[in-house]
Amino acid sequence: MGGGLYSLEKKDFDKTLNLKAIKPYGDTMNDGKVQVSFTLPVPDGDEAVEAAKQLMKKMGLDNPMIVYHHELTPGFTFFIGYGDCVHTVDYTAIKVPKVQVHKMTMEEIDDFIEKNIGRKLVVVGATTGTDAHTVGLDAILNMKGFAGHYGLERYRMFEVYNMGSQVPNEEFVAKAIEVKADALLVSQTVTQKNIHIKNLTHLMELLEAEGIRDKVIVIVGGPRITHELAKELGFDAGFGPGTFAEDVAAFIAQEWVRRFGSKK
Ligand code: B12
Repeated sequence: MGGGLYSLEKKDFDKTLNLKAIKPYGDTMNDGKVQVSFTLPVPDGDEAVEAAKQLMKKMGLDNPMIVYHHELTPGFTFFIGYGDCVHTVDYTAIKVPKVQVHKMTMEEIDDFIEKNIGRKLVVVGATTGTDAHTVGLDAILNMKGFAGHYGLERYRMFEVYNMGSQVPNEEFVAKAIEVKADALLVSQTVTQKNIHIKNLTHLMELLEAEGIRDKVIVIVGGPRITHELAKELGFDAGFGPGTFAEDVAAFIAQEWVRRFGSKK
């Protein structure tokens, strides 16, 4: 969200807003009210509630209140609590790295590729390593797309290979070489024990070893992926929740022209 208009509206609404020290908003400015939910590995009871409240204090939540507690299964109690957050954040100092892309519709992207590249762009997508979550990748690639946004298969100027899930990095890279891919689309959902970092780093090493890193646009997406993380790992872009195919398609087309120049 941009700061400009937002801060103006808020200023009229409440003069005590300080964007250099924002706090959660409950029903009055700066009350810091938050709701948390968590499970503790103890049986339900007064001691469990007290433990939950002490933990909330340690999380920086004053006046902790447990409003719901329930033993889910013997020895594991679920809590919902309210408290007042004591911490603040300087909103004016926040800089979030974002994918640099000029937004376009499916038709505009197809026309852009036809005009500037003069051929279809070849895209290979996969959910790699042990990851079996295909829904996110399919949302971007499948003909029918996601939430009313057609996937890349629907585009006139993309040739799409969807390799599905649990694809070893070696097979993924071999396919990229076989079909002379312009872009590689990796999906990673499972982040347990940082498996996604290891897997994505391994992919980059393979691309370097095969000498094709500079020839392909490499993109990663998933619920825990940010553009910042993707760049750190050597990818060209990272896309998180709420991504639609046209965001990715526009990036691939524009990045291709940035990198290799317009052919017309
Ligand atoms: C469905 C599901 C499954 C299904 C998957 C079926 C399938 N064919 O995909 C099954 C049952 C197999 C499954 C299994 C597991 N799952 Co699961 N699963 C889910 C669930 C409920 C929904 C995920 C989903 O489909 N989201 C919808 C899509 C549209 O959203 P998305 O993936 O974020 O995609 C969007 C963006 O991220 C982005 N995007 C995604 N990929 C890409 C790729 C590119 C190139 C681009 C540009 C963009 C992009 O664009 C998409 C559209 O906007 C989530 C919980 C949840 N509610 O999110 C857990 C969840 C993802 N699963 C989880 C876990 C732990 C597992 C298991 C390990 C459980 C277990 N112990 O066995 C296994 C792992 C299996 C494996 N080897 O991978 C955890 C992951 C935690 C973590 N971060 O590590 C979650 C979050 C549940 C939880 N709260 O614990 N799961």
